[in-house]
Amino acid sequence: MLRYLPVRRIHARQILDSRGVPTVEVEATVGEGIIGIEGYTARAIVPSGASTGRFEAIELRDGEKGCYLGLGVQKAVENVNTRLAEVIVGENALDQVRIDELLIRADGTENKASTGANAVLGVSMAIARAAAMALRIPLYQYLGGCHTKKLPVPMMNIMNGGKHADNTVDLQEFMIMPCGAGSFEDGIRMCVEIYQFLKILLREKGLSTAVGDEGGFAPDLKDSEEVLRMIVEAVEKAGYEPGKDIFIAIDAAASELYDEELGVYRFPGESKMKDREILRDAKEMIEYYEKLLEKFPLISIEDGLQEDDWEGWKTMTERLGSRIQLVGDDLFVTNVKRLACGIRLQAANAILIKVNQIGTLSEAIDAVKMAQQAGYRTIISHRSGETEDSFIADLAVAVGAGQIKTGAPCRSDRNAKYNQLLRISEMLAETAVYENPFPKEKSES
Ligand code: 2PG
Ligand code: MG
Repeated sequence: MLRYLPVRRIHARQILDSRGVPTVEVEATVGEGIIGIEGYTARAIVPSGASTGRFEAIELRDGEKGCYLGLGVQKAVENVNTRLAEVIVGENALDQVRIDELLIRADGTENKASTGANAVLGVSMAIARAAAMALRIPLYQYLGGCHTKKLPVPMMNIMNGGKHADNTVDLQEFMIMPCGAGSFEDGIRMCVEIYQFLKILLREKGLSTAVGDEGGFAPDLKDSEEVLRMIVEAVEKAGYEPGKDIFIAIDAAASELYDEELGVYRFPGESKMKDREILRDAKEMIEYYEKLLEKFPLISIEDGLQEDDWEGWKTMTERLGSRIQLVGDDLFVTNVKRLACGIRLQAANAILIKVNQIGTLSEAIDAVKMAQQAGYRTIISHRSGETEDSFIADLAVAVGAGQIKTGAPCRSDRNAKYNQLLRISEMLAETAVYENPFPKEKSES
């Protein structure tokens, strides 16, 4: 049995993400020189957010004026090639937990500000992938074990707004979830058909079919209700029943709307379209969601309130938590300390997991486990700045997350994940499990 698989080489370089912004790619070579085992080299690429939470691990940027607008990552690359490589080369690639602990220690700060979370994460992911290659098993199976079989229900972001687009839609993401599909493949097909019908609908109404950062359409619309009406129409045009086959999820990304001085949420797009200033306080935000919930087949709201408002989150969960999923993204930042606080207060009932919010695979998996033990649902998520790396698809299956959020079925950086899940689904064949994450809510509706 193979128990020791040494890391032989770690090498990072600067490449580009889906927005044309530099990011870190890490190559890890393992096993070379062990008798009977050839060397395996695997790559991993680090994603990057736009609506980043204030409590996320730090992404190191060069800040060099006149070079990639200061967004270069050469310092993070250098940190991988020197400080991190020094401690990791020679270590056992099969011991991911120790590898991640060594990385955390080498950085030495609470939020990975010293070497950069983008440096640390690249190493963490590349080593896991190289280890799986050397063992000749798929990544999802290496990370999840032999009992891994659950495919996630997609949360497909088909209308973009907020920081991810230059339109008048204030809430960041409007997603469809094929909860009533019989399999992952069916779910993907249903979403793609709806996406295409939405495009036809927009074109018919003379609206823009240009897309935002995550591949969803980004037309100028009056308010959230208009977006939701359009989505429901597209669902029906595609031949599906809203609230049975398809549910809708929103990411409000409320921290981005929050005006700290005034203590209210600003809706600049809606204000422009209606020619009067639209502001909502926390109480009004909750009432606003309640209203949307009555009118539309909404099943999930992410970051409905800003990242510091624990009290507001508690109230929102009391009011809406039994009816829908309330997801903490900026609130929890994949951090077990913040999640433990949320569980204690009963704030939110689900967590968004983004590996680069915390910086290592082991820490992200710890957050998933803590959430699952507490009965919180889990959603593995991409960032708005993505790449061809499909690591999170394998991760979603490995941890049995149940849901994945990875954009529209448009643009290769998003489809890379869906395509990998289609491959995994084929590998799992008849053992694959695809489940509606909201059976109770569904039967009540
Ligand atoms: C989010 C993400 C991904 P960003 O808010 O959930 O959709 O956006 O990566 O810009 O933080
Ligand atoms: Mg979010």
